[in-house]
Amino acid sequence: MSVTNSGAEVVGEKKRGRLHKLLPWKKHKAQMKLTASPIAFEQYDPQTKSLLKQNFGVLNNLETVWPGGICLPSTYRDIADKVYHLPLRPSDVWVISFPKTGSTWTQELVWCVGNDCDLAKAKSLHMDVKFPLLEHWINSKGMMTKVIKQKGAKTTKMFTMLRHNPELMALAKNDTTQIMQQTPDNERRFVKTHIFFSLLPPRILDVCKIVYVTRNPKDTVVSYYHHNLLFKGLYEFRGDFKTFVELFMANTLPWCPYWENLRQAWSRKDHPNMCFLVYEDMKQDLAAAVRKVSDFLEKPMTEQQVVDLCDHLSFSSMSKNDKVNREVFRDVLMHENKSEKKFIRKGQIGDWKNYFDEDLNRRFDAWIAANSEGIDIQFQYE
Ligand code: PPS
Repeated sequence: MSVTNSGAEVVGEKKRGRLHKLLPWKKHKAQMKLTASPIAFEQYDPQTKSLLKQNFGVLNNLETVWPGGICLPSTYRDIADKVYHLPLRPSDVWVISFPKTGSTWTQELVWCVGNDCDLAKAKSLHMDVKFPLLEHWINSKGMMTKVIKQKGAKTTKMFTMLRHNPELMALAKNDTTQIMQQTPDNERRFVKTHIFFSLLPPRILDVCKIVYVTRNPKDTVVSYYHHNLLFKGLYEFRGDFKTFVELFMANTLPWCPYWENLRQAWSRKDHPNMCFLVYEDMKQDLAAAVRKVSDFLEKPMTEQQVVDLCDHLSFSSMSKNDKVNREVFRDVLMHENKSEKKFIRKGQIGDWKNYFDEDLNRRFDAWIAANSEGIDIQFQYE
């Protein structure tokens, strides 16, 4: 096992030369300063690495990041400290979730409520611009930055796409913490993340408003499987569904473990700055979720605004909305155009039944029972 501390890795690089010249006690003091953040990285064991290699076209060097034990590409090292020490503002609004649990749906809801239901403005701004992913860098460094820097980059599809969508260029070049810090003080910042609370700024809940969303793990893993089939250049899953579920249950896939993400949020659910949503509840009564967020953000809405916003947030409307459905990335990031292969794909409760056989379902149920103790959510599965 090799565990390295991010403070030492990232901040210490420049100072390493100087350390040799310090007396022992001074050296200790300097090291204390360098290791101010508690974040540490652990390499995957060789068997897991080889299993992933067999099943993914692009590995992105996954590692486990502590505290919390989230699996992330090693590019997270570049931003781990910046995230942990991110200067917060009381007006900040975060959407936190495990991937594929309805994050984008919740983001659009939260952004619209937070912006006085200005639906015209919502439709004019790309989601990644109005509500960026905090850890976007971990993917963009490996992909967009590489493409932008390569020889003849200007003739690539990626460059053409960015030329047509110049607002996405900043995102392709910078990490989100930089972009957030450049946001004028009088502008409310909206940010999404799948990173665990234990790696976020410790005072986040005291300072910012957080909307957390979760979804039953069976539909989540099906949606995540499709996500990994859809996108090029990230992980490129090549195995079958059963193998994907095994890797999910073994907590080896990016942003896993699902339960630790949920557990950390669940333990904070009663904090006044936390609003806890469940995907299946949103499916059943979207207007109730809208009202809950409106109360939470102290943004009163008329009944007509609730109706209009629910219409804007409906599956059919969101799947046609180019600012949220990621079709802008179709030519550059997505595999061939098959009907199932869409970011906003089915949006159903119970799609898992089309994928799980009896044996897998039994094992998955056992995995749920073994991991969900203390998390008092009765998920709907159909
Ligand atoms: S991501 O990649 O983590 O940001 O994905 P995320 O947005 O969390 O989840 C994607 C799934 O949410 C579904 N979705 C919706 N369901 C119902 N109504 C609306 N409006 C809606 N918008 C997005 C989306 O279709 C993904 O689920 P699946 O099951 O794959 O269809």
